[in-house]
Formats: sequence, structure tokens, C-alpha cells
Amino acid sequence: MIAASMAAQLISSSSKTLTLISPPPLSSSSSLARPFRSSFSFGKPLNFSASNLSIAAAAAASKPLTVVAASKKAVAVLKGNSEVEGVVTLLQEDDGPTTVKVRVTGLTPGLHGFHLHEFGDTTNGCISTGPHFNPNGMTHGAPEDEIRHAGDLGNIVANADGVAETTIVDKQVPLAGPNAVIGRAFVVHELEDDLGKGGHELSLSTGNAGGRLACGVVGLTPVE
Ligand SMILES: [Cu+2]
Ligand SMILES: [Zn+2]
Repeated sequence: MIAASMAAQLISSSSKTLTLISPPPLSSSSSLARPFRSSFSFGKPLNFSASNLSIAAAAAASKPLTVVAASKKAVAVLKGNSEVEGVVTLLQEDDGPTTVKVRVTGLTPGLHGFHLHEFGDTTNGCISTGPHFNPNGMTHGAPEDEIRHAGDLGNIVANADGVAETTIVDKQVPLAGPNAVIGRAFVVHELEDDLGKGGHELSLSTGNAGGRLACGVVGLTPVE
């Protein structure tokens, strides 16, 4: 009993995996098993690696673990007051980076700023989507910069037919957690985003990317 509660304490005060602690055998009495199981309700999340998941599953046999969905998927349909329109799909596996697939048509050939803006509000068109999503209080930058808005996804490039097609992989546009982008909006701009380096008075806030051609709110979509 004492050993078991010490083990439970060890588990609860550590953010490490269970590998350091030998679990009570499955045949142990209920008095041994109880404190071990109750450790799962304590505050700190435990990181289970694949190798010790079976131990955890066995220990919690009478209380099924909640398995968080591995894949999350979302979509945004971009529209505006012009010919410009597009579709953006987002896919995130576990806590990995988000893969953002973009296809926009009706653009002038060349570079166009492409951002995730703070609000999924289009009551006044793309204007009401607010500024670039910026949960960390940064200035505007390039996607590869340390100092950037989370929503700074750089430029998309339209070909001679006005079609921009690209795949962006980015860690700052997750589909879950405190900085989740569900309910926010993508915006494609009239001009090239100078990535904060243009020296214009708007460079460090918007990249001086000009008007908002089309936008779309990010919504969850079924995971096949
Ligand atoms: Cu923008
Ligand atoms: Zn920005």
C-alpha cells in the first residue's frame, strides 16, 4: 500500500513517462491497484510513448483512456468582391505542423500576400476579419522568421492564367489548442507581401500587401 501510493506520487509529480516505474502486476489486490489508477486524474498530462502504452492501458483497464483524434482537418472557401476565389484545406496530424493546401483563381499573375487573419467575421466583407492572427504579440514577418505573426504565410504566386496553387507546411496555424485557427479567416491580397522588409510604414503590420481580394472562414471538415 505504501509502495503503491509512493508510486502514484512519483507519477503525479513527474511529467516523464511511466517507464521509470514498474507497474503493479495485473493480479494485484484492489488496494494496490486503486491508487495507481487514480493517478490518471491528476493535473499534469502524461506522455505515453508507444512502448509503454500497453502498460498504461493495462493499468487503467477498468477506466478506458480517452484517445484524442490523431488527424484534424479543416477547410476555408475564399470569396470576395471580384473574380478571385479559392479553396484552402488544412490537415494536422497529432501536434505536428499543419499542411495548408491552397488553390486560388482569378488573380493577376505574380505574388499575392496570403495570411490567416484574426477573426472569422465577414459581415463587412474581408475587412471585418481584422488584423493578422498574432497571439504572441509579434511584428509582421516572413513565415520562416522567428519574429512574425502566426498568421504570416507569405505570398502565393499566380501563374499567367491567374491560378496560384501551393502547399504550405507551418507550425503556427494549428487546428487545436489555445492558438487554434478554426473560426479565423484566410485572406488573399491584391499585392505582394514585403514580409516586413519593405521599409513602408505598413511593412511591420501588414507587409503592405494592399487590398483584400478574397477571404474565407476556417471550418472543421470530416476526417475520412
Ligand atoms: Cu492579410
Ligand atoms: Zn502579419
